[in-house]
Amino acid sequence: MITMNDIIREGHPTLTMVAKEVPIPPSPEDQETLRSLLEYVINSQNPETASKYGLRPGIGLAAPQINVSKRMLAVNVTDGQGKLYSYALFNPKIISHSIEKAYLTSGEGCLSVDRSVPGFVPRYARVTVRGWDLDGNEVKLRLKGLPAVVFQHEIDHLNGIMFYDHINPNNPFQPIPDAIAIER
Ligand code: K3U
Ligand code: NI
Repeated sequence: MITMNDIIREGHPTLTMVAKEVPIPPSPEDQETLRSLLEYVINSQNPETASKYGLRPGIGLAAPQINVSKRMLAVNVTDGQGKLYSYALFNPKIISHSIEKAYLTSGEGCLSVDRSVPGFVPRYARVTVRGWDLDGNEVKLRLKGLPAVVFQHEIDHLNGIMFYDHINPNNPFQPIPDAIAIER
């Protein structure tokens, strides 16, 4: 199982690289890596398991964060209505997005960043993501709210982009015009 010792931190070159596409159907090794990413996010949200293994809670995790430069990610997050979005995807891609933006009023965090980086992170309010699940079946997801933000954060990791790369360095809390404010 993945623990915090497996998660690389900012400054590691893998976090700046564009990750490689995963061949579909996936190999058993790639399936095992993706399964372990989803296991981490689920385990990390269980207070007993998180405390036992010293896991920092996370709602998403991408393969480059465990120093595997391949296009895979896992998300386990509940939206504002209490609906669970639990997905492990190979080769996820945003195939369409809204013009409208959104941001988390509390900003974003990252398991690869051991500090608080305050500021608004502009994201698309709605995205459609296509990818392939653990069995190699095609999946298409229409997302908004927090799940949309988390997928964009994780897909950024596949492209070597960190959440703070999107924060205005001169004014981190500069209002984002016409954007939806997401409270959580
Ligand atoms: O935001 C976090 C959280 C954890 C438990 C409950 C509620 C929220 C922790 S930071 C996090 O989950 C990152 C994980 C990362 F970096 F590995 F991808 C994902 C994320 C956080 C905030 C916004 C978007 C994505
Ligand atoms: Ni992150």
